[in-house]
Amino acid sequence: MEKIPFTFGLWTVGWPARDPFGDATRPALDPVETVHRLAELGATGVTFHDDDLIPFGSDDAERERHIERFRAALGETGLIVPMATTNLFTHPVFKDGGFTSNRRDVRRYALRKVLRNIDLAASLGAKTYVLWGGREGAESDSAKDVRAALDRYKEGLDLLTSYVIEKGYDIRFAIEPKPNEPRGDILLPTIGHALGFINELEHSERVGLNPEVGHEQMAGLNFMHGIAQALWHGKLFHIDLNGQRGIKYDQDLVFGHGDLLNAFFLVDLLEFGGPEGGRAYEGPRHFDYKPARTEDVAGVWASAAANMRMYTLLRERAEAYRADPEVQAALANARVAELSETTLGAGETVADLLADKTAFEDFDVDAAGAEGANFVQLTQLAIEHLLGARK
Ligand SMILES: [Mn+2]
Repeated sequence: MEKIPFTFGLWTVGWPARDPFGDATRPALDPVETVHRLAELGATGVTFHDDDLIPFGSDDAERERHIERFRAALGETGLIVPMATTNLFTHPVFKDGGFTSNRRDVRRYALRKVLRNIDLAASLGAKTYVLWGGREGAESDSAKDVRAALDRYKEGLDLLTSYVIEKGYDIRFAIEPKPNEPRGDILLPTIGHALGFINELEHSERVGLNPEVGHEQMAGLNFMHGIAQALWHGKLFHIDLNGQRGIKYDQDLVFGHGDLLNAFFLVDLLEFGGPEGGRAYEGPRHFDYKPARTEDVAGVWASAAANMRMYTLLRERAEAYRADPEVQAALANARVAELSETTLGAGETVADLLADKTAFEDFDVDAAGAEGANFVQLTQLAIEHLLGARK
């Protein structure tokens, strides 16, 4: 198998593990060291928020110095920057959001901050620009005119897409939905909400999704189903892999350390769910996780390696699952391929359907209703492959 394009955000391994209840448990990492360590571990790319690379408030000379050091590290290691994004959440100025703050001056400042980092992203060769609107939301329903906020969100996206088109940048935008945290309720909370919003945009072809495992699972949703729908719309522009255990705070666990079975079927979809059983997704397998606060720096790198190892193992298990004759028989028994047949025949009309007595008058609904669907065996076989009980 060829090398899988694994990528990590600077903010993931670089998280010093400060949480709402406790101080940092680890020192800050130098982005240059992170680039070298990720390359040694086998990653192919690195991603960043502007403020991960260039501390907020740096003057122009400092900014250039940070960028040049980073660029040199990329040159030394061969790591690429396939994606970049903007921090519109840490500084208190963004406490009510960036693109949808009630304050117009803050919205204008947010757009300037994004535009500046898009120029940097383009110069580093990034093809995807992620927008996670973590502060675009509210706690008090009467404090936020949601329809006006969506107007401003659209205005921001329309401006950014026009900008990259005008500049000739080969960049697409990817919205990252999340239901809550840090805001009580965040706008565009799920894959479905974001897909609906994208349809209203001026250059909707330039805007897709960056779904994150944990964010959909925080809303109680099936992540693999969400990804399948994003693929169906042609909108899976990027993906954030991590782990989450149920509806609670955003855990950002190692990939597979949450809902392992859903992670298995996700990898199966991404790697073998395309046409002819090939890949359905060609982009970076990007990890957006947080090394647990209990770990030291050695534990940080061990957890980074664990993400890649987990994905690789799941791909091996999915390949074996697909190749297992018993699984193939179970798939046939469950009529899975039959769903790909059109419900009406070629050239068949509604009139033909109405005239077809076998479709209704003579259809034995009781017999069809009594027949088992044979779905559970598919889950059992998947778990047996996951447990190494089948080869
Ligand atoms: Mn998360």
